[in-house]
Amino acid sequence: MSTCKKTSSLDALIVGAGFGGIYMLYKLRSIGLSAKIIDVASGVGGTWFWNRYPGARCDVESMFYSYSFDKGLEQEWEWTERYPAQPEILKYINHVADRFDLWPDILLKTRVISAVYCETDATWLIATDGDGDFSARFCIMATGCLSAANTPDFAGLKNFDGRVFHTGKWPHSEVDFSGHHVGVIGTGSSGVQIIPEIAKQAAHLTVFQRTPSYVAEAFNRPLDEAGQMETKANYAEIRAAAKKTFGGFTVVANEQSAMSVSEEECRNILEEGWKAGGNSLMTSFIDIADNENSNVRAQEFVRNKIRQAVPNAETAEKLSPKHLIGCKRLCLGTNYYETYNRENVTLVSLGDKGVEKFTATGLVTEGYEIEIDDLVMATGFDAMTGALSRIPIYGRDNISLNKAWEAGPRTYLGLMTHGFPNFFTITGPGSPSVLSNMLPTIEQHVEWIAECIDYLGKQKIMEIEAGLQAQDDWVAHGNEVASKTLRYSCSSWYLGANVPGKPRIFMPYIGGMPAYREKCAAVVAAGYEGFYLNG
Ligand code: NA7
Repeated sequence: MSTCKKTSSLDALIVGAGFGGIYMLYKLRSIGLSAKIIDVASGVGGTWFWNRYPGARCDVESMFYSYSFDKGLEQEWEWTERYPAQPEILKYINHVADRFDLWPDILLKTRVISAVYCETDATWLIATDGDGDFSARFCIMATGCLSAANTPDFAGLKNFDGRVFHTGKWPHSEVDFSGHHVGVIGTGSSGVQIIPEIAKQAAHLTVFQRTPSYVAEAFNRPLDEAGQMETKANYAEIRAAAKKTFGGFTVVANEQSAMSVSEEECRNILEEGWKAGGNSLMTSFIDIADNENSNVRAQEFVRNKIRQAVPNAETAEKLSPKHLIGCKRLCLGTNYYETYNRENVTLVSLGDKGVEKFTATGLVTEGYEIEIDDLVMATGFDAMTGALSRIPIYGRDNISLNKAWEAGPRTYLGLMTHGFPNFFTITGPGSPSVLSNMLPTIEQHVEWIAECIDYLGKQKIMEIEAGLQAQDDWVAHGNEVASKTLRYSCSSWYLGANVPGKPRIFMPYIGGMPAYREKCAAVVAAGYEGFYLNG
């Protein structure tokens, strides 16, 4: 562990060059502070830098998966599709870095190998595998919620002779599957996007499915200029209205309960939601995510869609989820179910034993070996805490963050953790983060942190730290709100259930963005209520 030696000194060191880190740097520079971003990647974009697999696309509409902090940027950028494809998102974030001249303060291809709090001078010491280490008054983790790939420890995988890919760490050069027998493990959002693309190219594709997903048709389409201009003319109003919704999305939910209408009317309204595309299905009624009976109606609606799309009854049955809809994140697809009608695609349901083992030529499940040339793991992420737990982070009294979060992450507002002064997490566990539209949510966190740092400077306060009681209360409140929702009942990555051994705690705050924003503002108005301000 480092000692308190002086190194290159900054006001703030930001870890991660995704949307959070880029805006944080801009914001801190705009209030006259010195800051730097460090990222191990060779480019900016965070999760969008790594998730470059064929078909990778955001499930939030492009016009609103964009920054709002600069009107010029907002008006000049032109999106080409309703849901942005990964290359376009990357182009956008690079444009932002160019436009605001951020590159001089972005250090790429550099890994943070430790972050240690030096109590004697209230400074963070950040060691890297690059040329220099840094000291900074504030350490800001913009490491993302879905950035640490979950790579299951499959027995015998090292014996497999074929190529192995993970959707979350996709190669930069084009991967050609022509003539190959490909196996995909995982049918969450990434699997749902890559499966139709590989099917178009490979000689044969076998999909290994543990749990089927509910997949709503995205109805992606090119954006026409007139529609885009209209949105731009009304950006401020639309974004302000979105802030009043639970997740900060632009679609306002129908106020009716799915149980307040006849079955036929319910189907008709769900059909309208389906045709509107994407997540609109879930906002067809106010209570699909909260009322079990309403949820069942929506489930059955999607299972019918699957039966219509896939004439083979056995395959349709295997593709039909039985769990609550919306409990895991709803996937958006394009011709996903129809892909299973292709002659070169086979769906294999993994039994209780899952993938039993790999051999040199394939994998064994249910006692049978299935030969493949290439394996694609679409197995998701060690979500919300994975990127943080991989870095040795030591706070006050040399307590590590992993130790402090041994029984699951504990934060105050998802922004700070007791024992880790001057250490912020952008969209950390305990904040709405992944349950909301990440862009406005990131902006809210960045602005809160920048205002806080500015305040500390003006008041000549050396340290801010989450108070223990306030943190305990916030964690208890988060658990209480979560336990009342249907989402709590599923084995999802929200609960850490996808990573063996990870403590089960509902990590994002599920009280909704409006209540969360209000709480954050009230804490500031009360002089950073619940935080310790020292020195
Ligand atoms: P997800 O949604 O976590 O999906 C991962 C998939 O991989 C899912 O179908 C898992 O099945 C499956 N999986 C994970 N581990 C295994 C093992 N050991 N054996 C077999 N199958 C396994 O990740 P994505 O990358 O698709 O999407 C993550 C988020 O990115 C998404 O929610 C959007 O917000 C964007 P399971 O369901 O756990 O049975």
